[in-house]
Amino acid sequence: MDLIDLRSDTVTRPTPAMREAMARAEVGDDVYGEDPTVNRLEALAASIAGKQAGLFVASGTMGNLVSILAQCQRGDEVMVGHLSHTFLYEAGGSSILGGLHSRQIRNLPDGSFDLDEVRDSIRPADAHFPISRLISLENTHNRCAGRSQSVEFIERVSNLAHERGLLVHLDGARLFNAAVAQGVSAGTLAAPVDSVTFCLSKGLCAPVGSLVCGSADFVKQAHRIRKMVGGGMRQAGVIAAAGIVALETMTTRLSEDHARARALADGLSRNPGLKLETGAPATNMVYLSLAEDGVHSAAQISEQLRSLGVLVGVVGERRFRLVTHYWIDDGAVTKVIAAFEEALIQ
Ligand code: TLP
Repeated sequence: MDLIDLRSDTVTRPTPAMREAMARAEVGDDVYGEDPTVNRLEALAASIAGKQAGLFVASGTMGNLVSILAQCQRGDEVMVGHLSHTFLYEAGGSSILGGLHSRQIRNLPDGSFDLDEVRDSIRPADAHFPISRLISLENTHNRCAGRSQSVEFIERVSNLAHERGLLVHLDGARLFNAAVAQGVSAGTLAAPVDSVTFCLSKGLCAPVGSLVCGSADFVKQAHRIRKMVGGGMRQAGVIAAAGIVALETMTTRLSEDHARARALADGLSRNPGLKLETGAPATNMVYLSLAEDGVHSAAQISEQLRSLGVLVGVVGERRFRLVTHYWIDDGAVTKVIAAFEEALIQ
């Protein structure tokens, strides 16, 4: 049985066009800067992000880590959303490897911050305090139901940060989902920030890799840190080739995933055993919970669904995350709605 896998868009396999590009990729030793395919991908990424330079890294986690470490000194404070991926899911890397202090800013339900809270959290110059150095944003916001952050919000945070001498990093793991959802370019969303990461290996279907973009000086420092954390990847052109296909051909189609997430949410919201959390999905994520009077846990329902050929993310005792992507078609959406109905009456 072919499984319908909605656990994440990270489960996407490369497309036939990517496999072909990978087989034909010209390669060299990227640690010497001699892999022509990596160089091409980095230049393409920089131009899309509207930044001076780009750097190919192994993952979104590595991209956030090198971006933050490149811009902070040990003992500095980094402001992160309390529901951000960087804070919750990156094994505390910036603290462990960078000696950085992290300050949580409350994410509002749409993933944004209250600007007054940000302003009040910037430390005055006083020997009691760590030095506030950087604010990290996330777009789309994973734990805030895949909501996209507006250009206005990113500009307002960045203006405040820059006025107070802080830098801004944007975890744009799903930046193209945010861009497509708002009908703006990825470059427009990244313009106000100092550094941005985006992933090739999520909705864009490439097998591996993320890009870090920013000024030439920043990328030089990020390159040194990438080496330090073991991210110098040699003949990485084989995977960069898939990344070029991803950036050239896979970004605008993300609107199809968003439409399917809405159709999925619409169908599931008709099931009295389920409660959709945040209204219609903004991008490719559907967060939902089991209705209060049910006896099953999300883990039990997920096992039932698995036996029906459907994989979902369990993100709480009674809570699921379903993510649509390239390999989920309209037929799969219909099957998932039916599978939930069956699982919930068992
Ligand atoms: N997110 C994964 C899990 O780690 C939760 C997922 O399935 O969504 N930033 C954001 C906003 C992310 O959602 C992720 C991955 C990352 C960074 C890290 O990317 P990778 O997995 O490439 O290190």
